[in-house]
Amino acid sequence: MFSRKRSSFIPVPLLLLAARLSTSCTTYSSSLVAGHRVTSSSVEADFDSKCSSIASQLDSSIPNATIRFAEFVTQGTNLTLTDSDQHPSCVAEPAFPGSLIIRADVCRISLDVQTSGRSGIRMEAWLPRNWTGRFLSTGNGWIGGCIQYVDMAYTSSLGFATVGTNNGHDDGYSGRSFLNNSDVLEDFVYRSVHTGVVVGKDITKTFYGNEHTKSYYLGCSTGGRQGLKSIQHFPEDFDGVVAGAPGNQWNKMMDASSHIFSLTGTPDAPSFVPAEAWVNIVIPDILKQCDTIDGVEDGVIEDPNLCNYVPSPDIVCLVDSNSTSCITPEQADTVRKVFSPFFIGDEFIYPRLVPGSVSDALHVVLTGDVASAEWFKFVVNSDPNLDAKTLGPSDWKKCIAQDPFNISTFKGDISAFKNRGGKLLSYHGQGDSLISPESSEMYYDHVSSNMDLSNSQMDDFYRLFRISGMLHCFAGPGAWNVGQGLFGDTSPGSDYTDPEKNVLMATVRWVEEGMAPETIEGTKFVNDTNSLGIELSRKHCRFPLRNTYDGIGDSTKPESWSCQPVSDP
Ligand SMILES: *[C@@H]1O[C@H](CO)[C@@H](O)[C@H](O)[C@H]1NC(C)=O
Ligand SMILES: *[C@@H]1O[C@H](CO)[C@@H](O)[C@H](O)[C@H]1NC(C)=O
Ligand SMILES: *[C@@H]1O[C@H](CO)[C@@H](O)[C@H](O)[C@H]1NC(C)=O
Ligand SMILES: *[C@@H]1O[C@H](CO)[C@@H](O)[C@H](O)[C@H]1NC(C)=O
Ligand SMILES: *[C@@H]1O[C@H](CO)[C@@H](O)[C@H](O)[C@H]1NC(C)=O
Ligand SMILES: *[C@@H]1O[C@H](CO)[C@@H](O)[C@H](O)[C@H]1NC(C)=O
Ligand SMILES: *[C@@H]1O[C@H](CO)[C@@H](O)[C@H](O)[C@H]1NC(C)=O
Ligand SMILES: [Ca+2]
Repeated sequence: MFSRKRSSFIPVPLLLLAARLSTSCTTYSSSLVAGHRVTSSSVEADFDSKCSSIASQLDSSIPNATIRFAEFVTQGTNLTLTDSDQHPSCVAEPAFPGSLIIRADVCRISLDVQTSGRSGIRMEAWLPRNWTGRFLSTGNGWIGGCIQYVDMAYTSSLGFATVGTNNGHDDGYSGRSFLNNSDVLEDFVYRSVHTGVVVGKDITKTFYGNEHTKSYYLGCSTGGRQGLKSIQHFPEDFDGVVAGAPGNQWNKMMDASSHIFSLTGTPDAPSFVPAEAWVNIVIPDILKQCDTIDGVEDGVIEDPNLCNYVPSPDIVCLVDSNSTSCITPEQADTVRKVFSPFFIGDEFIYPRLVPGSVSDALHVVLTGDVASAEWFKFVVNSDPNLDAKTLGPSDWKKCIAQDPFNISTFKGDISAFKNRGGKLLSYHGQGDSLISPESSEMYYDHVSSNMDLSNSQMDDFYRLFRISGMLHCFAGPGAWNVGQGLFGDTSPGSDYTDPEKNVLMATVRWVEEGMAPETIEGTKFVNDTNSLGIELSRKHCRFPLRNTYDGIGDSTKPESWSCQPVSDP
């Protein structure tokens, strides 16, 4: 179902999220849960009745909450999500399917929690029968409005008591509920996740009769930003955070989409490069220039920082030519500019679009429309009738200056999280053309210089893994399955919950056993289908190390690569 081509069915995500696991039954988890693992069958029958009675118990004990329902859902259930579970627009995005197969017995609790007189969140808690004692919050995608059910199913099946929220509104991918309501916006920026965590920990304790042992977070895209926000402002919320492709520098990222539109123009503009020209002419040219920099011709640009792509002269033809094998000089200029850093005047704003497959961008920022229009309409300008195509430098500056509730999420001092022993595992697809992977390097460097920490000191609590050949959060030509949830394949029975191969379980091991991940081994299945076998495995390195081919071994095997220090400027 999720072939490499599936990204062409993604309508307008821009930012997704992430989560999903399976069972990793290492001895430490057994000892952690020994006190409350369910063992006898009478206790198992109890689980069902406890689930039925929990609603009335919670209604009276959780402040500002209204329980919608609590239901026992058994493993193997094909759960159909109705419009009252999520806005219909959520279903258009594969991250939020209309149904999903439940992988473990859970008590599913749905509730509303008021966050102010004019705002509130809808959240769910999925409490697995086979609880490991761990708590976890999932995150959201793009501008929220959709509970990430796929991730809740994944993490609850791994034994985490899991929560997820709608990020403060039920409008799916529309930003209309932000209009003139800073409380809804505040929920979106940070309060939704934090409230879900506070309430979720409470529910967990009430349900199981014990406090959780450790607390985790798993998210990508907007979800990555939410994870960083928690670390920056609520350092007590989590012991371990997995932040994928984080959309921090949020305002600048909104500007960058608008800026890219200003370069491409609409599909009828002479500067516009149609998708077919990208796919048939430009992308092959990018690969021709950059694929073999890493020594292997495999469609994966291992380190795009080494790829300073400019269109080759032989793909550029004369103005007005209608050839299907070349682009016009004006289109070539567009290509060159989108792969250049974004400046307003002399001021650097945001990194370039990363050269690679750009297949995510083709559906989002290279469509000839403004991908961030919702943000400018409903937040920056409070004007639903705004024509986002007219935006320019003064609007971009205004957007940066507003920074509502510090949605930029770029605080350099995260010492409170570090000092309490928190661990941050961040990852970023090197083929991500929605959120520049360079942005993750910038944040890493910002924390490092702000806290005056060397790379090896950073390694104690903050590791950034650069995942080659991964698009935005999932998919791509590289070894992109890293247990990140979403569409990562972590089928029960597979070994992809091994901490060596799974970002979440690596974080659990780091937190609970002090064993930090050196590499994350990603897997690429043939046609992205587990049952067809493995096409490629690669151990991804932590920043700033670079994965380097030994020049002789089988390049599809991790042993033929090693993590080397980067010496270029
Ligand atoms: C519960 O988890 C343990 C390990 O934590 C595992 O051995 C066992 O098979 C699981 N039981 C069920 C019913 O999933
Ligand atoms: C689950 O149910 C949906 C309809 O709600 C159906 O389209 C889907 O094929 C079902 N999945 C499986 C695996 O049976
Ligand atoms: C309950 O909601 C009100 C706003 O409606 C808020 O002021 C108060 O802090 C909330 N209480 C808790 C415990 O969250
Ligand atoms: C939102 O607020 C702006 C000014 O702050 C006002 O012009 C506009 O009418 C308001 N829109 C709505 C829908 O209330
Ligand atoms: C190029 O093709 C388009 C439609 O395919 C046509 O409208 C246009 O006139 C052609 N231009 C030239 C210079 O042939
Ligand atoms: C944003 O962050 C700055 C600096 O950390 C702080 O002074 C300010 O109060 C924050 N603003 C909001 C709305 O949280
Ligand atoms: C993989 O997908 C391609 C294109 O869809 C198809 O031609 C090929 O047969 C598939 N390979 C396998 C092993 O299914
Ligand atoms: Ca390569």
